[in-house]
This record gives sequence, C-alpha cells and structure tokens, in this order.
Amino acid sequence: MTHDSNCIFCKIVSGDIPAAVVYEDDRCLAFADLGQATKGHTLLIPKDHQENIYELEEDTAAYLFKMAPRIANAIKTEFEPEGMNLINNNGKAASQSVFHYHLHFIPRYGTNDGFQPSFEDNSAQYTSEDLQLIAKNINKHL
Ligand code: DGP
Repeated sequence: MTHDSNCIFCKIVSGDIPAAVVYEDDRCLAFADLGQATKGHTLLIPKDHQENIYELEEDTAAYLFKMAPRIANAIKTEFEPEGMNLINNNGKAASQSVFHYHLHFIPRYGTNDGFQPSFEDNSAQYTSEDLQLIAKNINKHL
C-alpha cells in the first residue's frame, strides 16, 4: 500500500487527521467532504496513494466503482436528493486540489441548490465526420 506522507488524504487513511467516515474497508474509504458543496457531499478514495485517473490501477478502479452504487444509494436513502453528480477532477486545470484520486458524490436538491456543473453545447461546430475522427484518434491509443 503506497502512502505519501505529504498527502492529506493519506493522512486521513492513516488516522493522522480526523474525518467523518461514511464507510471503510481494507481498500477504500468514504468520508464527508469538508466543503459540503451540498448536504451529504461524500468522497470515495482508494487507501493506496494513486494520484489521478491516469495513475489509477484498473483493479483499484474496478473496486471503487463496485462500491460506488452502495455509497450513492446510502446517500440517496438518507437525504432523498432529487439527483446526484459523481465527479472526478484530474489535474489543476480540471480543479483537482488534492492529488490523491477521489470520486465526489454530490447529492442534488433541485437546480438552485448552489452547485452548478454546466457543459457548453458545441455540437454546431462539429460534423459527424469530425466526431468519427475524434473517436478514431482516441481509440488508436487504447
Ligand atoms: P478536488 O478539488 O476534486 O481535488 O476536491 C478536493 C476536495 O477535498 C474538496 O472538495 C475539499 C476536500 N477536502 C480537502 N481537504 C480535506 C480534509 O482535510 N478533509 C475533508 N474531509 N475533505 C477535504
């Protein structure tokens, strides 16, 4: 198990700093996000220090996403939100501030709950041929 002594989430894993633990087992930890973007905002992390989606080992990813529906359903049952966003930020440009992989569970209480993820619709700028080329160019690296 990799532990980075400078990583705040590794310190939570080791118990060096406290957290409001939602769930814990030998491989993962879920705890309340300090910021509570909305009520019930929870983070799910691997105990192993893996920085981001690019570094995430496939079996770690599989385990986190195996647990994800359980965490989401527990939040849903408790707070009865109208929806839920699962978000993972990778890199500073994508608003990652803690460089230990984490999945945000953000329960949504209507459209005015203070959390506003938005996506531009740029579909007018791309033809279906453009999309085919984008897909092909990504696929060649898989
Ligand atoms: P991100 O921007 O995706 O890297 O999200 C990092 C989140 O981690 C942010 O929502 C606040 C939360 N966070 C940072 N430090 C702590 C901490 O010490 N304890 C807890 N519970 N959450 C933290």
